[in-house]
Amino acid sequence: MVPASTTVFNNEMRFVTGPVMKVRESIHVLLMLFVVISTGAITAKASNELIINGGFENGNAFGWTVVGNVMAARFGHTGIFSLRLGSRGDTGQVSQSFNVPAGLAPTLSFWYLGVPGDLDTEQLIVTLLDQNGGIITQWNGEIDYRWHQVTYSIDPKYAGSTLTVRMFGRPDVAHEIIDLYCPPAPLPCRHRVITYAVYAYIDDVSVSYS
Ligand SMILES: [Ca+2]
Repeated sequence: MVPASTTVFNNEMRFVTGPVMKVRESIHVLLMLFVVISTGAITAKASNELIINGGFENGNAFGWTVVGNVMAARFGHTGIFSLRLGSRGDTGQVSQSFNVPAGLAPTLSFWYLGVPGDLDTEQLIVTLLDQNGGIITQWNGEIDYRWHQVTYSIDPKYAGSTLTVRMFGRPDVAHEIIDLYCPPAPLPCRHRVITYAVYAYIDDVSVSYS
């Protein structure tokens, strides 16, 4: 990390053509250089990513077109947030379009998790659309509490066109029975039923090329 044009002498770092600096100040310079180099590396990597805010770490759905109701949830596959599709009583859908650079065949990747409900009506449908709105391919998410990854190599014939990834979630409900009081048999227990919504979550949505 030490530039070739510096020498270290008696706890001082001397730039051959510049002023003498104390070691602490020099370390600051080196740290700043490191930050600049690191930032450059991150920028270079991000330039191969075609999806904006695919990890939802902004804590919102910035970059996505929303239909219905979605929210960032502190339930990330990586990082802090994922995106919850739907609300109690409403479905939720997000979509984002991206331009496939000419001559390139990027890979679509995403992670999802579905929470099972009682009615078996929950759904997660992820669709890749061409520039005319035609379906290129579609996935029905498995609803089993676990994170799943899907990867898909986009056909080179779509290079130069605009594609859209769309994610639709339909929540279900689950219930929990809490016993409040159990009198002596044969009288039945008194209980309370708590009903709550369960959702599908998505995270780490990426369309990238190497
Ligand atoms: Ca995330």
